[in-house]
Amino acid sequence: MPWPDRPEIAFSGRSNVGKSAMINKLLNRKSLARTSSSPGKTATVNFYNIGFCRFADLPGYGYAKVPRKEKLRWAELVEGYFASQRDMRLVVQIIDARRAPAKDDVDMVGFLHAQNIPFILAASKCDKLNVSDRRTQTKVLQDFCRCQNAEFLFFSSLTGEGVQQLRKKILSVCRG
Ligand SMILES: Nc1nc2c(ncn2[C@@H]2O[C@H](COP(=O)(O)OP(=O)(O)OP(=O)(O)O)[C@@H](O)[C@H]2O)c(=O)[nH]1
Ligand SMILES: [Mg+2]
Repeated sequence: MPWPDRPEIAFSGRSNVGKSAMINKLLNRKSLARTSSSPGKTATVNFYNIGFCRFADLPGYGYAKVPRKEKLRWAELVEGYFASQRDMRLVVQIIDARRAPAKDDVDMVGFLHAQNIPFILAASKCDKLNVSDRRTQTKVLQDFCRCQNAEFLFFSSLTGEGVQQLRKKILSVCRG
């Protein structure tokens, strides 16, 4: 793990939810972080130094087909990452905009709460929502965030929706 010499932003969520694609979009790069249509692509914590801060791309959780031993290894990696002394400014907790938060998302958010780690919820792949689904999902996510006392935004690595909003948030937590 790199020395914690600068503010850090971590990207967390289920496998295939679009964590690596989000990092590329935020940094305006095509394939800095490796993405894949098959879940389980990011199998370790990948760090990206971007001058004033560092991004950490976490392995995704919740993919049923990953062998149990591998799941445990990933869980240890992520727990080890959060347990280490880092200048953690924000976790971007990503969920698929088309779905309600799954049990493991709720558990992850509970963990962030319990550890007092600031987080924002990003609903990814929002380009896949039609107008009526978007209305429904807005309500679902608003309710979830109200309970968790968290902010949320829609994000799409395809259309760029949410990019400026998230960049602004990252800049503000890094300056703070
Ligand atoms: N339509 C659409 N597809 C997306 C978006 N973001 C990611 N994808 C696609 O979803 C798939 C998974 O994206 P990744 O960024 O690799 O997902 P990940 O969360 O890093 O996955 P793991 O590393 O396996 O945990 C890829 O095929 C991406 O092209 C998005 O905003 N819209
Ligand atoms: Mg990934």
